[in-house]
Amino acid sequence: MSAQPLVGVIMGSQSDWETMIHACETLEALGIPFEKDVVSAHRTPDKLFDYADAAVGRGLKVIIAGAGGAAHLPGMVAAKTRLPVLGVPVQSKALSGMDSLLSIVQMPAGVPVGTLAIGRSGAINAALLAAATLATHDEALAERLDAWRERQTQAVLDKPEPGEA
Ligand code: RP5
Repeated sequence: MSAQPLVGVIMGSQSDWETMIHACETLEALGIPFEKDVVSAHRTPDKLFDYADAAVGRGLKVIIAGAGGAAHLPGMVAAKTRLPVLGVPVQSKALSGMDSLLSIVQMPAGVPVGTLAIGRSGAINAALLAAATLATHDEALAERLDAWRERQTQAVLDKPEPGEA
């Protein structure tokens, strides 16, 4: 997308892409301009600080941050920017994402991270929450979000028989 990105999708590792692609696909489906980048809290801490410091000035409105294991990325980004930060716990191999979830969700009072579900559901819902936030000031996006939700509802109603492909 060439328009000014409104959502920054960042992830701690290339290995998080198979989860975070679902956030990007959802933003794309809703016509929301976004950017994506690998920013590691542990391996590239200076890049993380630079990214968070510049986010408001570059016109971003929401940041979606996915990370796994000792998942400090969402919390550290939230510590450095006033933008809303949505955290996606990536499903880790060792602990199935419980480590990621607990690392992200228990922020101390004063530095919030909106924590989503582990894995694909969390990535999709982070994008939908970003969309809902932006839609409060964007009528055209609000209509696209309503239409997306309506298509989802209709898809379920169209196949009421369990097991139907
Ligand atoms: C975290 O460590 C990343 O978010 C990733 O989920 C996890 C493992 O990273 P890799 O070792 O696969 O690069 O920082």
